[in-house]
Amino acid sequence: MITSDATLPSSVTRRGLMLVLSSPSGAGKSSISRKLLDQDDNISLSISATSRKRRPGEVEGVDYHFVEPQEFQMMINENRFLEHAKVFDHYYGTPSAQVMEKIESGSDVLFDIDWQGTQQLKAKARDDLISVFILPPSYRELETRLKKRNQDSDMEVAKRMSKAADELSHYAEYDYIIINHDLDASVRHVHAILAAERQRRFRMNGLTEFVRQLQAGY
Ligand SMILES: Nc1nc2c(ncn2[C@@H]2O[C@H](COP(=O)(O)OP(=O)(O)OP(=O)(O)O)[C@@H](O)[C@H]2O)c(=O)[nH]1
Ligand SMILES: [Mg+2]
Repeated sequence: MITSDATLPSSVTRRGLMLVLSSPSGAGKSSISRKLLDQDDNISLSISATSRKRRPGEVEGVDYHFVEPQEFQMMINENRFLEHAKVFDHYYGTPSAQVMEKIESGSDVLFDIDWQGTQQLKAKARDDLISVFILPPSYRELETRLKKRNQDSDMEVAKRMSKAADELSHYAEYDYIIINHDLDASVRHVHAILAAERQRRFRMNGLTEFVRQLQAGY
């Protein structure tokens, strides 16, 4: 378990960061996210709203906020999304309220969103955003993982396969790339990225005063 910032002096605080994980369907993003959330207690998942149907096993408010298309449209009109996009045939969006609160109070937020959402976040909050793109080790592996899922109909799987190529083409828009050969190794890479990014000077508040006190011999 990682408790970040335990080493910061009490007069120095840190602004939270936004960590985006994107990948083509089946590259292992969800497994990486789950482990990361289990192992690090200063990061929590941004729960998206979606107009797609809830799948068996998914829990309202945990996996997504499941809403009717009309309600989603209303949320757009009321400007309640930090970003939103149509992915496959459904709408997905990040409600802004809880995210900004967390960032400002020093908690990091993990986003499982696609490249369209990442572009929008980049435009809105470049300094807070760290983006990671997960690549599958091979096309064959991607295909196998998608078929193993069995959660969606064959037609849905075929659609996702055809979209994989399109999603792949956006890798260059991301800050970091992880080729997911091995789940635990990939999770370690994300920890390493987080550990370094948390030490960025511009995320810290109170440094000037802290250093002044050091200089003054306190
Ligand atoms: N832009 C944006 N994309 C989202 C959001 N929430 C989820 N997505 C993306 O929508 C896609 C489909 O997600 P799901 O319907 O949950 O399906 P899935 O089986 O998890 O699909 P993959 O994660 O692509 O394997 C994924 O690429 C997610 O990253 C959101 O709030 N905004
Ligand atoms: Mg997913």
